[in-house]
Amino acid sequence: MILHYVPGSPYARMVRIAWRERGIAGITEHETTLRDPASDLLPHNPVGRVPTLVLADGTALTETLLILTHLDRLHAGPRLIPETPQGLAELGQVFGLLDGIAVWNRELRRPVHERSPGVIALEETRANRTATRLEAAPPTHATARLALACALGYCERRHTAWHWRHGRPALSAWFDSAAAAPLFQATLPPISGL
Ligand SMILES: N[C@@H](CCC(=O)N[C@@H](CS)C(=O)NCC(=O)O)C(=O)O
Repeated sequence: MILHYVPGSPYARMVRIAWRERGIAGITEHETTLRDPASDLLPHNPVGRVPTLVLADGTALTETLLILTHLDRLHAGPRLIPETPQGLAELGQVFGLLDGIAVWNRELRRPVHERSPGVIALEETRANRTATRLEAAPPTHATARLALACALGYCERRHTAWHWRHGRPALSAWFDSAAAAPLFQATLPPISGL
């Protein structure tokens, strides 16, 4: 199996950490390019997003949660996909946070005159509302915690427009502790300047 990724992607980072943590054999990683008509990802996955996991028979899995679902067939450890409503709720909340941040970040990457202040305001409000909930109640499921660490890790280095730490000492301390893990340190995204 080949896991296509880019180092800046928080979604791909989750999968990169998850397969290592579960000790799944037979995965190699390939750094690809995005938004590039010559990307070597496109012949496998016309959607052109990472993470993409290409199986031995050529089947290309796209979407982080679907890849984690498949990885759960390959190990005997704790399930990556939560088995309780509480766990699913936690994971969904963090993905909602990250999806909103991705929309916000994409907006900031446009030329200034093409940005939508309305979209930026909506996503900033969504992110703050969700982070304030997480400050009071951090996730307990391991995959929701991994997803949150990757989401906040993205904000630390690639979406610094959001001052998520302000007024959130518990979430800040939680992240600092999660970020110290060796696999987290080994997959740090490059700083983007945004
Ligand atoms: N819903 C997808 C989101 C993945 C995603 O948006 N990945 C970004 C990198 S962080 C990507 O590949 N973007 C390429 C593009 O937008 O063309 C998932 O959960 O895997």
